[in-house]
Amino acid sequence: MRKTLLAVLTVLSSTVATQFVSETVFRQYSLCSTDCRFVTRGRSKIHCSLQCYADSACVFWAWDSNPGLCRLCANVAEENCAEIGHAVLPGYLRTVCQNGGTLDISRWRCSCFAGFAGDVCQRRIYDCSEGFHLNYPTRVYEIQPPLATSPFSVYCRMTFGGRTYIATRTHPDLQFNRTWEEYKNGFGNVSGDYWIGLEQIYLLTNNGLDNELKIEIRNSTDFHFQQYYYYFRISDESSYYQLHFASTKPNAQPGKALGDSLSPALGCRFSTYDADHDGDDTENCALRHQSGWWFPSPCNLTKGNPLGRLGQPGMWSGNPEDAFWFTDFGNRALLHVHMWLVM
Ligand SMILES: [Ca+2]
Repeated sequence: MRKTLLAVLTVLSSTVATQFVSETVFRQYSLCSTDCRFVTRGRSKIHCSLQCYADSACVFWAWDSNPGLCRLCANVAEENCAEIGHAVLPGYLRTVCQNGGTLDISRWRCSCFAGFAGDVCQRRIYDCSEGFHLNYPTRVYEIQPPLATSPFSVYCRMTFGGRTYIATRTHPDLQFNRTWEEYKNGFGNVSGDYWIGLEQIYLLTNNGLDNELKIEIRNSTDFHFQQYYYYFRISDESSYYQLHFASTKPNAQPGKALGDSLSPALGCRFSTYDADHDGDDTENCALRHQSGWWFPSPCNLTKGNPLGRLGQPGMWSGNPEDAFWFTDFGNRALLHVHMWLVM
């Protein structure tokens, strides 16, 4: 099989035509194709184009990625489509893989690099979970969820389905008592401690998938406790990034269950000291707790605030500005906090 394909490629590389047909043009011309006398299951766009090339009766191919149909067409209906014909194929194959991707003929697809993804490596990975499934290593990536108009940076830990970190807190130095604008856009350094930004969380979680939010809290450098939230997403800024999730459960391993302190905040809007959306008319909960968060009303219902001031190993100070997580973590101080998404 490989030898045959290499022979095909050799022929292709000697062909003069190098016209590159972009995705848009491809779709436009595929509408012109008629007499598609043959419909078959394809494995990829590249596979489809090679099948057409190998078939002397085929002058045009059309690839529908969902459900993976390859149409091999013997004719082109209108005059303005006739110029395409067979000539698109060599050019398409030569330039098909973008952004440093290489054509992997043995698997009929492009191998992408450096955080790119898609049929022809034409886009950034949507999130770290996609990068995990493409076998990318742990590091900072530029990602671009489908809703985002431009990429943004995030730390990806490529274990357990790929972790898209939205908050990393390992040191009390990074101040979390910030303005609405700072919480909206993010702050800190994605190589270390940071908050990714509410807008970024909105873009990441409104993807129609069951996004899992995982919250991990450490009381010492040795032990960590985790709680998971399913179908997690937040609304957009016009709803003040309202909090949604469908269910929750703790880490099932002995000694690793954190407990659920977030359910009282379900449906609540995000607040900061300069933007009070907590629903408690008597005070600003973000001011009391000296951080942004989804605070319920009244403020006293708040069972956890992992964005408060970090403490030392040991007991919680009792000061409302210090981070806490009462259910079931209790009166322990928070030393480290990590929050990440798994798509
Ligand atoms: Ca208030």
